[in-house]
Amino acid sequence: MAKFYITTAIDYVNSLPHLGTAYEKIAADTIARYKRMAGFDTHFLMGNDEHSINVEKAARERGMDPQAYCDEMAVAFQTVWKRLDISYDDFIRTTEPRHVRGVQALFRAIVDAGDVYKGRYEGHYCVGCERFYPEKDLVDGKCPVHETVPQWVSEENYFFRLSAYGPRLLEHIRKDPGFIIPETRRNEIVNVIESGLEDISVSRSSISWGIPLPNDPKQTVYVWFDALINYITGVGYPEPNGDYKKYWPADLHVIGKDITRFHCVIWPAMLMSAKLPLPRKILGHGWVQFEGQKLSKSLGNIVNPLEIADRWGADAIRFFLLREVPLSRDGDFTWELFIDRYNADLANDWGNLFTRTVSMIHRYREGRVAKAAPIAGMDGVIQGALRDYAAAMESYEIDKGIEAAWTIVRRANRLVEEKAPWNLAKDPARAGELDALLATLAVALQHLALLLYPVMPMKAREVWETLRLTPAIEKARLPAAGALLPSPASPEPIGQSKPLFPRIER
Ligand code: ME8
Repeated sequence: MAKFYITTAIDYVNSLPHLGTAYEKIAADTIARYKRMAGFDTHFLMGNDEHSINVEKAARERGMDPQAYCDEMAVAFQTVWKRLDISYDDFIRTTEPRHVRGVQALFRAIVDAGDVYKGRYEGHYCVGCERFYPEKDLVDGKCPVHETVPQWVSEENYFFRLSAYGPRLLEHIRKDPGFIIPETRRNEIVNVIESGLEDISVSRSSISWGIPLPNDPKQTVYVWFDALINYITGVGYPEPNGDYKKYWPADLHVIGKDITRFHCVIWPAMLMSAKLPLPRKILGHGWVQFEGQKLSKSLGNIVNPLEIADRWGADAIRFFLLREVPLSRDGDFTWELFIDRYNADLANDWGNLFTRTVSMIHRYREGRVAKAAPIAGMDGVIQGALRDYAAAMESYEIDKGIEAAWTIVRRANRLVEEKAPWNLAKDPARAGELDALLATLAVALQHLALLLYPVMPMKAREVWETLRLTPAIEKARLPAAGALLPSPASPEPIGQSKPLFPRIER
């Protein structure tokens, strides 16, 4: 069975997840669920990035030991991810022994390759970004991302010979342009490399909250050098067999656009140095904003995804983000937009199709779905939707995948209006037509549940179970190209109709 290994960024634990960090995990989860449905042996890794100055500071501010604080945050993060139905297979924390061991092994491999040397570093360090900034990249003396004055750091530490890898990186991207998507991110990275790479400092002598260097335990590994390695320690590196052999290289790293340089320049150079295979693809997604502004604690506009999930269900926020914010662009969350989309697409379109179909099957046919030939044209609509959906999902255009599914929703709702089942039901001579219509709507709902399962797992499962479909939806697979799922005809009564998405009254 073909494998698919997908990862997200591992989050700093100095604060809880917000709508932006949740968006990334929801998108990756949808891709992972889609890949499982497409028959891949899928491995989905997430985790927490714990060795950061900010994390240590957050712990001290609470009067806590950093490790105890990280332990608490690991529970808090995973509680949020479970609540949002994120189906990760493994969750790595950078303080775990399996990670520490792997970081030291990779560091040693890079030392052995002759790519690490000792030197004095002096520069501007932004703690928010956990990176050094050259003078020319500061804006009015401040970090361009955090708009704060960076620290001046001067210390003896170890450098990684990043400058040696520019030509090989460019060659790799030239040969495989799909290595970095979308294209805008690839162009940014090519510019960065072409304008010349400098060696980077990869250890800190003044920071003790980190992984000791194997060759000089008085120093700790620079937090980014440490964090990036999670993608291989998460599958067992340095153990060469087992999951590492099975899953590495990763098929997709899903990360935000602010950290593409780390993933598309430093990470592949580290792997090249250690003579390990590079990941197949890096997707640098855009930004979720709130009412046109950056989500930020100082602006006080951090939207808690759980607040939305608790009021309207995790699927509602999953759907909104994936429908409204394509992975290749920035997008906006506003309450107005959220409520409009929810009412129009979920309550009216899909929700209404479900409740009226199920209630008609009960009203007219005692809950049984007849084995009738579907109405002409609907098979073609569903086959077209399946094809467009798979093409979109394969290129990680989830919004277009949703759009493909919606062609079924729209066609099915139109069919109800056109065929007016309330009239068919009055005329016994037209019983066959009514059977065909109800069977067609059941087929539409069945396929919709499957296609929307990666996006809205909970509601799709509810539809699937109401129709008494087997096997369980998480075990269901996409039909082969040109084919449809087996008939949903049911000699036993199906479940009762209840609103999938109750309307939100303003
Ligand atoms: O950067 N919209 O962690 P992090 C979309 N620990 N994505 C957003 C976002 C927003 N408003 N805000 C943040 C780190 N993100 C490092 C990663 S990986 C080896 C180490 C994304 O907690 C961000 O781009 O600051 C990143 O991909 C992820 O959330 C975690 O951000």
